[in-house]
Amino acid sequence: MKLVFAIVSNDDSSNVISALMKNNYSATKLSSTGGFLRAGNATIIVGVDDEKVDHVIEVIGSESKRRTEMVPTTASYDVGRFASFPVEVQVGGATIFVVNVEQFIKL
Ligand code: 2BA
Repeated sequence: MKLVFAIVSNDDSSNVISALMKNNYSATKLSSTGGFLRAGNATIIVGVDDEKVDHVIEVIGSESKRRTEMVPTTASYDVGRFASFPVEVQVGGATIFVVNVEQFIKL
């Protein structure tokens, strides 16, 4: 058995959980914070049999594709004068770790 840890953006986490549930995988979502950006993200953990790991990764990947979005930003160019313009940012993606499970116990 393996434990899959997937760190995804908060925006994608609900869709990832829904897709896992739809495919009958048990999953737990933990609120986490990235060490570099110090921004909230979500860590999803899934315990699965070895032969299902690739499918779990596929399901997670289908709902957390790295993509580019335009977000509005504001810059000040004079005292009290601001300009608003969109900038391109990368969002989504998943960082995945797969580790061996020594024991799986439910009491
Ligand atoms: P990603 O590499 O896609 O990482 C997204 C989040 O995944 C990270 O959030 C962190 O929470 C987790 N993560 C990634 N690699 C990990 C690892 N080896 N062990 C444990 N957790 C890991 P942040 O730390 O806030 O990083 C956000 C994004 O900032 C990263 O996206 C990367 O593009 C960039 N980044 C991170 N560290 C950097 C650094 N030292 N220099 C430059 N850019 C960095």
